[in-house]
Amino acid sequence: APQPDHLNRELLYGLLDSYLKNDVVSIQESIVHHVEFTLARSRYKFDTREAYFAAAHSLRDRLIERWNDTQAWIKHKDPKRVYYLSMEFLMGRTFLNALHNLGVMQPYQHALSGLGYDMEKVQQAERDAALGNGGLGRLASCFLDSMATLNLPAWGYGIRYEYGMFRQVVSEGFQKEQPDYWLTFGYPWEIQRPHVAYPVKFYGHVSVHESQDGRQNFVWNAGEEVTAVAYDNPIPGFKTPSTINLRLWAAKPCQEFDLEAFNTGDYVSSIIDKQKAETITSVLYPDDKTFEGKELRLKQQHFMVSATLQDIVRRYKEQHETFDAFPEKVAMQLNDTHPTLGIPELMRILMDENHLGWTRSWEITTKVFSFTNHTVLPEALEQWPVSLVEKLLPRHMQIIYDINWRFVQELEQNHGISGDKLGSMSIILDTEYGKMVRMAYLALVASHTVNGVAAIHSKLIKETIFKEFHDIWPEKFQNKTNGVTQRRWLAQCNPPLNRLITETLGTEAWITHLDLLKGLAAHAEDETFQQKWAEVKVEAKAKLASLLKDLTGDDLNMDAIFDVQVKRIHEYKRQFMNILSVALRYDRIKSMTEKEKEEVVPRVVIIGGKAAPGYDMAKRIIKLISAVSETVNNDPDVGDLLKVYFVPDYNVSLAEVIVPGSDLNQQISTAGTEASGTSNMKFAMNGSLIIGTMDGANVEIAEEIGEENMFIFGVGAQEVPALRSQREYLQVDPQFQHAVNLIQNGHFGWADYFSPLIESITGSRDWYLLANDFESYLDAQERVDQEWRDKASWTRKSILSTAGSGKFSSDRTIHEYAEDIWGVEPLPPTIPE
Ligand code: BZD
Repeated sequence: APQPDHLNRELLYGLLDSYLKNDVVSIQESIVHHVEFTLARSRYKFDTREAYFAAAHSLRDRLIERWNDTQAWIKHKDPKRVYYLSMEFLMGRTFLNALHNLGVMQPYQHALSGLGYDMEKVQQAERDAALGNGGLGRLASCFLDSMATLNLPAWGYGIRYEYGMFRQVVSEGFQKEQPDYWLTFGYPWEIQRPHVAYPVKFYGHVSVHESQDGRQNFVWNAGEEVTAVAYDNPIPGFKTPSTINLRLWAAKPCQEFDLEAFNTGDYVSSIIDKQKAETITSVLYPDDKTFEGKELRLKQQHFMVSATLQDIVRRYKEQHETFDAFPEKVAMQLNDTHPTLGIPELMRILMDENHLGWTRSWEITTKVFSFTNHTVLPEALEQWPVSLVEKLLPRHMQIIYDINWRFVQELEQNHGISGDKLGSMSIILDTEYGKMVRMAYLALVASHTVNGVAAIHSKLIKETIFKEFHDIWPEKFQNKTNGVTQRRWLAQCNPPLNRLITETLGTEAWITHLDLLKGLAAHAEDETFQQKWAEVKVEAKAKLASLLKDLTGDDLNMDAIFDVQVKRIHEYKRQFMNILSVALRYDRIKSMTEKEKEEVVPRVVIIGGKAAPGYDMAKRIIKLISAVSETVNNDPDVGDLLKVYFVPDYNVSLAEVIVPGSDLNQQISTAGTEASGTSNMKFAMNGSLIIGTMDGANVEIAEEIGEENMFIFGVGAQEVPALRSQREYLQVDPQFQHAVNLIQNGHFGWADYFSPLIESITGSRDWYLLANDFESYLDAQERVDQEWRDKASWTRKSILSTAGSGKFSSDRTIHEYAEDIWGVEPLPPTIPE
């Protein structure tokens, strides 16, 4: 095959023409072909799941065509590339997204229905790829979609976990975790690359050799070696042939290493020993907020970055003789501190394997890395014991010590810092349990830029967790407010709204230029438009109602407010406050006369989310929600004025139904705790009104949509520290006390089991200030009910929510990263005249 360097422009242009045809008959031929020859089933007899796999393979062929052309084109042009390093990618399903982005939805729909299959059902046969916990992992997936759509020469790198996020089963109100072996029937969207494989080393020791020119050479003699094998996942852009790559690594036993072991002893146990290599990529850690210093997790982190850096350096060296141009050709974004070991790993590769010397290596390293922080909660910050890093990665520990030593020198000499302050900024922290490596500090020292994920959060990291670093390096700090992809989170998941928006704006350009949504504001007062908007919402609500009917057997009251809080269960997100207010609402309805009940605005409260398996409080919160649900839903006095549901196993695919179907969504974290939030953006796009605090991206959403079109409540982030120190003197709101009493007195059963929850919000223990914000929360809920009574007004606000959500496209976010941090430019895969 001709090398890309030798391809002429005309030939490349020809390659970008598509070879596989997308008319209905060609698609049917390709589906049937895959039924026979990929699945080895009969074309006369295949079920819906087989139809899905065959259609997926036929679509995969079309993705590969574009993927190959895009990669050849990028290689030919050799621009600066950006690499997004993340331990998590929460992709969800791929089929619908690929159909939509490739612009082949209609012909596939016709092709399938011609063969006797319903697209909706076929699509449902796909399992979610759930290689992430929540916001951070889903953000990475939205970013890939935007990078492809914006024609950026970008790659994603991560781990191909065999078990993704656990399946949550709720049995008698208790969360049970079940393994998610998502690869059972094969995953048609990946391409295994057995030849793209690298050795990854662990343990052992470092020896020093004097070279002829008198320099010291460090050699790492590893104690264990495993092979990282690449699995490529094509990521198609929307309305562009550009198809980028998400490369996920799987651990395999390595062939060459330690062959001796086979000859000396038991052959079978040697094989079994080797197989243990695969455990490195077997399971995703399901904890999203508390740091646990598990050795396997550290192994995963090193495994991912080591394979990734070897791959990046190999690709660079294919086209360059020296490392001089490395910073002009490579940008690497660290998704939180999880891939921070990439820093000492690049130093090691440059110094020990390419003999570049410290100064030159450091100069290069500090020009290529940038890092994103996603939380200010101290318990989430990574701190690895030096003893563990030393054991697992002895050479990296030396390098980290060297980085720190030079950093401390710089602090003393250039910034006049000494004494305690030196210790407080040191990458190595001395504790009573021994020395720790503060990964965020390591990332900060080596990165040219650090960013927060919403304006308020970026401000907070400068004032709190990274204050001393901001004092010396203010220019390193940036904000990049999160965004979500409107392809998945509006265009695909809400077809009726997609059609109405496109019809109203007279263009579908909003699918790549979300700012255009502001054109909807002109129609917000228009009664016929409001009517159409309301009808679209009813359609989406019906889909959500049917999902709940399948889950519970209940028919929902379609006149009720569908009030949704879906996200990981955490004390700071205050699902507890939500359910306390539901308990109170229930109690109020119970004491009403039939006449009074006529005035009640009906509600369906929907809560969903997973608790980290070891997070006891979060698990109790789930049980409490279930207990309230049980009591309320079975009380004939309440009827359909109030229903409460805990939706088990909340995931990307469920979100695609729940978000469009909601009227109201709750974003009620204690101000200053939620870095950004991204579901708030998805809900706003879909015309769901926000009840929320001035936290995370809610602040900027309020700027765009208007506070008057949201239900804002609670104290601001600036007030939180003072309020926390005064908690024990707080005059508790009587309604709060009443709600607490209901639970404490066993109104919903399980009083003893709930007592730790009650204690956690009592007096000086109430860290997340539920008692403080409760009155204001109830007041906001009252405004919600009032607003609902005025249908036109509610609908107007709903339209303005969508109209004001244009800023929150991940296209905008990625454009900012590309310009302000990475210095990469779009490379449209077409040849200009
Ligand atoms: O990141 C979340 C924040 O809590 C959100 O406010 C923010 O919107 C998103 C995206 O920036 N953080 C996470 O989701 N964090 C994790 O999932 C995580 C996973 C492993 C280890 C630590 C944290």
